[in-house]
Amino acid sequence: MKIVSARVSVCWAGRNYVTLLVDTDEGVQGLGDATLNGRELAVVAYLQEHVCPLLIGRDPQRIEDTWQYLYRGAYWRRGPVTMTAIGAVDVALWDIKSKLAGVPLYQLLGGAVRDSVRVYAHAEGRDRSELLEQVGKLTAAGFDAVRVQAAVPGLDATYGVRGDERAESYEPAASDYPVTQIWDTDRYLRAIPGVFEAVRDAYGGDLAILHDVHNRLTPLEAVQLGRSLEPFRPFWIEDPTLAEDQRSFRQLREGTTVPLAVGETFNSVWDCHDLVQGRLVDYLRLSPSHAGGVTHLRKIHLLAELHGVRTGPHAASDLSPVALAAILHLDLAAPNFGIQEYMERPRGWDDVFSVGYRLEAGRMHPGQEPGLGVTYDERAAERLSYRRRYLPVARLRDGSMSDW
Ligand code: EZ4
Ligand code: CO
Repeated sequence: MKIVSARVSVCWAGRNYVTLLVDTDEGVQGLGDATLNGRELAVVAYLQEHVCPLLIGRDPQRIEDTWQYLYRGAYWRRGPVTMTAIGAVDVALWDIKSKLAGVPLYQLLGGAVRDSVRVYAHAEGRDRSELLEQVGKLTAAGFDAVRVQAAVPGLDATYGVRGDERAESYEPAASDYPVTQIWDTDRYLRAIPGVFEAVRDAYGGDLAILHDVHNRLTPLEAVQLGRSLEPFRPFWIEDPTLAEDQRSFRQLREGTTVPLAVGETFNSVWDCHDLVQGRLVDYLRLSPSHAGGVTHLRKIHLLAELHGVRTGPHAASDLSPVALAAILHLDLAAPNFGIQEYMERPRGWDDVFSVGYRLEAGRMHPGQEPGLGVTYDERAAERLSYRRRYLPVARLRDGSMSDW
């Protein structure tokens, strides 16, 4: 069997998505997600110019060898662009292999170890009452795990809070340049314990409460945050410090007992093996889209399993339905799965993607269709052309740049 075509489709389906389509001489097609939010066309060029030509004529069933060929053979390795491109190829080949086998992908990963995948939804508010109302809507819909993000009083935009275009991380602003948010750590640290207290008081002990700090704190500030939240028993605190400064996690571990999640920007086992082996984090958030596909992410998850670290994969809405499907197959089959991120899909997904996965009362299932269970309407996508968009940037009050 041979790959006869490998092409990239970019479309605006509520936001930009990059999809890799791999066709074989036996008519089976595989899909991969190659979306790198805010830097989409870098991956498109990497795929079109350097990777797709190498795929033509290869046996699509040789997944591991193709991964090794693209990773070890390139010499220039790792990094988000490279690993997103390799990830898209890898996911497409797993899609093909499981379609050939006539089974949903999770069957090739050892089969289901659970009946369904627990997901957490996003709640946010411009003020306390809006946040509580949103949490209430989600719990009424059956979610028992919610990520809470609340506007920080005195700041006109806060990470993760919609409604203010300048704070929008999900549907980036339509301006030609990134919008700028002002960040103030002290105000944030003062505000957030009250947010947790209010949610815990209103919704009780059973609700899993998650929170994303988005890399904004120093290790010492993160310890202060962790201690201030301990009484409210967070499910996890995500990215409290810069993910690339791994020494921080030892200090965090020594200073606070809040569970820690990290990894959505990691793209290789080398970004996290010290954290895993040292048991310095509780949940890994890497995705197949940005960490080299199912093949590489599975190895990372197996390493984590050996060291008692669980998974909590990234699946914000900048990851396409192809990515979400791949993640759900992994979640269903991973013994050390913890929880899965879920966001409402942007308007426009349905115009191009059809999915076999299901959501019911806070639980998801990848479905029983062979492969990933996702189809892509290339024709419809052609009419929805790419729009240049940037994620926001953040500055401190004195005008200097902050981490976003
Ligand atoms: O900002 O996916 O946990 N979720 C997140 C996301 C990220 C985006 C970046 O592309 O942090 O909202
Ligand atoms: Co995050």
